[in-house]
Order: sequence, then C-alpha cells, then structure tokens
Amino acid sequence: MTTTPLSWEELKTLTDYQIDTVNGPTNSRARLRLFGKPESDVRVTLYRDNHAWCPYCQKIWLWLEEKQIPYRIEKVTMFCYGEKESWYKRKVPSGMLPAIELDGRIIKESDDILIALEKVYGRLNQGMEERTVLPLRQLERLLFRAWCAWLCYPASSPRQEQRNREQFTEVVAKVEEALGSTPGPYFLSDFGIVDVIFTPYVERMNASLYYYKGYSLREENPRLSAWFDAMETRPTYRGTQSDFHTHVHDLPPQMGGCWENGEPQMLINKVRVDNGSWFGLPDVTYPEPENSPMEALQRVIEHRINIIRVNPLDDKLFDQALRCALTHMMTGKDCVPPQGSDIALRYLRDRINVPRDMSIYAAKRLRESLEKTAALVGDGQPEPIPTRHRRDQDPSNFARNFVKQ
Ligand SMILES: N[C@@H](CCC(=O)N[C@@H](CS)C(=O)NCC(=O)O)C(=O)O
Repeated sequence: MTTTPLSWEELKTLTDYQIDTVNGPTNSRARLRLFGKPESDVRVTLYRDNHAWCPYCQKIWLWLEEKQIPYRIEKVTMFCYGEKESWYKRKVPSGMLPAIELDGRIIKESDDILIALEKVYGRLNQGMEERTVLPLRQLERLLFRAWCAWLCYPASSPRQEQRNREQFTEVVAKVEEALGSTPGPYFLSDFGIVDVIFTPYVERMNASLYYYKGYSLREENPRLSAWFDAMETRPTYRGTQSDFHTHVHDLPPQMGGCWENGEPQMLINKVRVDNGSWFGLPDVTYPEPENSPMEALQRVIEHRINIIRVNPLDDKLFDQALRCALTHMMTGKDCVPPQGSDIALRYLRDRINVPRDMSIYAAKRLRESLEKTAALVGDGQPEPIPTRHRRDQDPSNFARNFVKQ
C-alpha cells in the first residue's frame, strides 16, 4: 500500500519523544549533567568531541555518568572533521581530547584524568592503580595493539593476514580467561573501572573486525558476549553506545586506514552494515525500545533545516523525499519519493551518527526507512564515504546560521 508524504506539521503530531538531558538518562546532547544535584555542585568540565565518538572521551564520559558526578560538557571539533576551535587550542595547545577542567585546573590524558577524578570523588568500585586493576589495564593495551596490527596495516600475504588474526585471537583468549576468573560477567567481581577502560576499544573492535575482517568478536567469544550483554543492561553504557555503521566509517581517518581482507564472510558483513538490514547485527542485543521511531523522528524534525541544506539534492525535492521516508517510518506504508532522490536519501542514511544524533535503535529505524524509500525509485549509491577525513560531517555545517554555497 502506498501513501503520500505527511507534512512536517502532521509528522510533528506523531512524536512526543523528549528526555531530560540534564537529569535524565545518559545522552550525547547534554551540556550539563546534574543527576538531581544543584548546579553549584559542578566542579568538572569535560571537553570532548562533537561527534561523541572519541574512545578516550567515552572512558571519562562513562566514569562520570556511573559515579553521577555533576559536570559540564564542552564540545570540540576533531581534526579530521573540521577546524579545531581556537578557544580550545588556547587551553590545550595540542588540541587533543579528552581534557577536563577540575576546580579550574586543566588535566589531559584519559588515564591521568581518571586518577585525578578518583582523588576527588573516590574509586568506581576499583581504583586505577590497584593491584587487581593494573594487569587488566595492560591486557587492554595488549589487545589494542594486536587489533591495530591486524586492522590498520595491509597484510603482505594471506599468511601474514592469518598470523595477524591469530595474534589478535590469542590476546582475545587471555581476555576470555580474565573474564572467566570471576563468577559474574564483568572483569572483576563487580562492575567497575576495568569495564570502563575496556569498553571504548572493545566496542570499536567488534564493529571494525566484523566489517573489515569478517570476524565477529561478540559472537565468537562467549564471555565477551556475556560482558557486552551485561554492559547493555546499564543505561550509562546505552547512552554512549555506537553502532557498526558509525564506527566502521569513523575509524579509517582516525586510525590512518582500515584494511579489508576480502574474505567471503567479510564481503557479506560489509554489504549488511552498509546497505542493511541493520536489525539483528551484533552491535546490540537488548530489545528495541518501543519509542525508537519517535526518537528518530523527533531528532530529524529538530535538525531538518540543516539536514536538508547539506544534502546534495535540491532542497525542495529532498524535503519531500525525506518526509516520504519519515512517513514510511511512522506508518509502515510505502511513500514514493521524487524520481532521482534515491542517492540523496542514501546520502543521509550514511551520515546518521550514533550516539551523536540518536540512539542505536532509532538510527536503525531511520536507516531502514531511508533505504526502503530510496529503493522505490532507484538503486543509485552516493559517492563513497571519505576515508582520509570526515569533513562531510563538519559540525560547522550544522551551526544555526549555515548557508548553502
Ligand atoms: N593518550 C591520550 C590519547 C587521546 C587521543 O588520541 N585523542 C584523539 C581522539 S580519540 C584526539 O584528540 N585527536 C585529535 C583530534 O582528532 O582532533 C588519552 O588517553 O587521552
């Protein structure tokens, strides 16, 4: 059954999604987090990337959220997305993220930040420099290096590729052993600092190895699988969690390249992450919240002017095409967009960023409807997503006064 596109006014009536960014669940939009405490309690400002993507920032973000420390957030542009803000370079000349300002003192380097925060606010169940924690911190770095060696350098031969894979899976076996040494799903007997330290890169490994190597970290390792499941029970983690599509296209410029191995499973996984269906991918396993389409709709409505302006298609045509996709998302009915809008709809499909724009299931809903609607008029694909930079995602294009050239 087909239908005509709803107007923006009609679409607005279909969503009442809203969250309290200050006192509600962990979210990427907040500029202030209070957890029900007075603003006068704020002693910390977290400087982190606009894209809510930087892994070292995620570590600090999760820690502050778990401890419910009142803090402010200042967002900074990462080099590969656009121009670094000069006010930030005056504070932190290298421009590196994350940094915090604690009682007026700037602290850099994520581990030093955690140690400084612990001194003021106490440990997150375990301390950074405890005897049980230190070897696990080293294991995390070992895993990181084995991942980089496999993903970020071209293998000179299939044998080399196999060796890199084995070196990585040998370290994964050690991680499985560490996880198995306590009865619960976390690294130590309770959730704590070690889980926070592993989270950012294990999440990025899960995404990138699935896509570039055909290896499913989460599905092939039972204890890591149980660990991911346990992490997903935590609203703090859910609020910072990204999806496969976002990670695999954000990683190459940051890592200096990610290398596909061309194996059959890799080729299958790549098509799935790029073209869908995005449901059922091992980037999330908790059940979808009922309001995920409403969240996606609310976020698009809020940013529709800039979303339409940055899109390569004529504004009026894209406005209509976008409303068709949203109509499909909210009603389940096909809505045929203007001829020639297939590439433009897929351009947006490829630029939904999780969790910056919306949560993981909301993004899946929106990608799904953009793709289904595009497929009604064609199979054209936009230019490939750049791999050396992500200036196509320059946050300045989303500043209020942006004007299309
Ligand atoms: N050792 C540092 C590493 C921080 C780091 O590599 N940050 C990257 C982002 S993930 C960065 O700020 N790069 C500069 C940029 O992209 O603008 C830490 O642990 O904080």
